[in-house]
Amino acid sequence: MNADQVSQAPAISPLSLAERTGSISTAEIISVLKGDITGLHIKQAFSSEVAEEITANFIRNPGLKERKDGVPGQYVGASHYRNDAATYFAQAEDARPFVNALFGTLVDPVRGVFDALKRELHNQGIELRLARSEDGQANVCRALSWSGTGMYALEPHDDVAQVVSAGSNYEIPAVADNTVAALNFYASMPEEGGNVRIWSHKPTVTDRKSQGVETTGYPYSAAYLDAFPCHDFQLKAGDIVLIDGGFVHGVTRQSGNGKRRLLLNCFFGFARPDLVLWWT
Ligand SMILES: O=C(O)CCC(=O)C(=O)O
Ligand SMILES: [Fe+2]
Repeated sequence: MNADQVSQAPAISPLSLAERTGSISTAEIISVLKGDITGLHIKQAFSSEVAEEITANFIRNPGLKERKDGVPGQYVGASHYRNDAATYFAQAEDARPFVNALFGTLVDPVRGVFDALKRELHNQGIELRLARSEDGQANVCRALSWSGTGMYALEPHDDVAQVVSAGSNYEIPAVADNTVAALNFYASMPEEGGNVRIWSHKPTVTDRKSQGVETTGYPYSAAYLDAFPCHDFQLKAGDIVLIDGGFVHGVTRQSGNGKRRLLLNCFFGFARPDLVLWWT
């Protein structure tokens, strides 16, 4: 048998998980960026007052929209997913006042993390900034509320395929060679479900091609994922989760009466040894 005939079974990649209560630190964030931690769950990381303010301002936000890109959900802000750079940056500029309005007069906790990380990386000779183009620049976060009705509120996916295939005029494809970190702040959670499930699998380009998700990373089938162990993060409003978005992850079905699941989300990673980019 020659090398071409050796079948490449999708690999199990071990998860390195951490969980604690309190405030997120720049050292922890950098551990995820460097690939030392795959998933970090910080409980009670921001106040319920801020969480409730964000939730109220999402529901009544004049910039609230229904997603029309095949991923069921509502959002405030902009997503680079399946958008060329001109469209994404124009949408980010248009949405900025609505994203800012999510916080009312309270201090934006995502910007707090951005500013702290920027300071720490600067001390290490590394620049952190928002991704940009001639059409504008990314926002610090977007707000998302999933409405999938099957087994998952958000189907299993990876966040890297969309970065690899973002296309010309984007700065972010270079980040796909390194860890694409996904940072989530949970503003509201249903009584039951809505867990983040992460599988012990970091798909390669070949794996994505075999599943027909080469450019989207979405969705991976339950049958494909059966071969891999997984872990559920059980979340409450006020929690933060930071993961290596290259690992397949999804959101379990939500139930309970009434409370919607709402998060603030953003992505970041090294584009060069001296530059970390941040986008949504
Ligand atoms: O809703 C979540 O907890 C995860 C969101 C996510 O994976 C994404 O926006 O790519
Ligand atoms: Fe994701």
